[in-house]
Amino acid sequence: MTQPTSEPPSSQTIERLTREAVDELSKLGTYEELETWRVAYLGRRGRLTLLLRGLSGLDIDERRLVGSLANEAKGTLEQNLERRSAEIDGAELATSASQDKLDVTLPGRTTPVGRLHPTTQIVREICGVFSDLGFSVVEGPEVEWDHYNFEMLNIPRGHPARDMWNTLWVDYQNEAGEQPMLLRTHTSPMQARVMESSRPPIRVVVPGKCYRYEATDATHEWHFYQVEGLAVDEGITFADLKGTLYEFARRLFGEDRKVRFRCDYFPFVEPGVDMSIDCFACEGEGDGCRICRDSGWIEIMGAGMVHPKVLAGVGYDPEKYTGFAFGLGPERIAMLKYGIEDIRLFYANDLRFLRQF
Ligand code: FA5
Repeated sequence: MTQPTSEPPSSQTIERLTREAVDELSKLGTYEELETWRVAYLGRRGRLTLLLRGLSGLDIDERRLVGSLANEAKGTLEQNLERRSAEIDGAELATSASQDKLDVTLPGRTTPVGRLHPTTQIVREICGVFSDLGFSVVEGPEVEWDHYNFEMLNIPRGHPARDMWNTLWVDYQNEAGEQPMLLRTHTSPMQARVMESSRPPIRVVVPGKCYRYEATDATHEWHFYQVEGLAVDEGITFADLKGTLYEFARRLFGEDRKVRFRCDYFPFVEPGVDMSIDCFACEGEGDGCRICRDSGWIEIMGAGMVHPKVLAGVGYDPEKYTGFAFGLGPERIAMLKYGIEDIRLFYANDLRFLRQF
């Protein structure tokens, strides 16, 4: 590149300088070279700039003529610079397209869109049905006190029912040397917590995660969800329990569903029942049906009238208030509804399974 010199300004020097500059420019191939060229001709100490500064030494007529030529030359250089820059742009794009095999017409990469986990979907569906029936949704702690998980539910220490709910204990000892904290085995502890913190009428459902120390198989996980339900008021009877749960089953599984209640034992309800629906796969026929294992019925939850001892434990008068409670497993409900054969699929994080919902 030609070094800046102070040439005397004349129409010839301007013409020569313009020619040289345009000629040099046409040979440049990168943005760095263009910038050096710009500084050399048009920069603060560039050749054309210095030449313009020398105009003051000319007489007035000459200054007018040469000045106008110099300004024209400046415009020419600037236009040429712009054109060359655009040419380099195009050349770079063409080179990268041929070298990188870039196909600018290809559609862009799509961002994968997530979805709700099937458990979340079914929990929302279940809670939605109960919301329509006038229940509020509340949640409670997964790390729970023995006091709420067992004691307040009429399951004192040494009670054989504790064996049904073997769980994972938190490694923490109180002053009495007991381990009072555990991962809750069911959502039922929220019965006592809700009753302690509010007054009847109570109508709540409690979705949440539970944990049990157990070997897993196709229908048992060591962590799973439950949805608890509790209604307490004056004059609530077993007919309310039946009516509510019957309506729930019909809304979730279809208008034609029949329900069956059989006696079952849970220390915190009296009487206790398990509720089944007639099998929607074989319409209750049973014969050779894999879903209901030939029985025609599918068990979907435990339920019962809140035990008077539980009511008294939270300071309610069992002579005045009665209530019903129920607890169901949403994964098992989803398994029935969608024909899923193994509960372990829910938490194996296999997208081939999860994407189906
Ligand atoms: C209970 O946990 C009681 N708390 C339910 C209850 C509430 C009864 C209120 C009466 C009144 P159970 O252990 O049967 O009961 O569990 C209830 C539901 O949780 C089962 O029907 C099942 O759907 C689900 N469940 C229990 N254990 C597992 C497990 N290991 N894996 C997956 N789901 C489970």
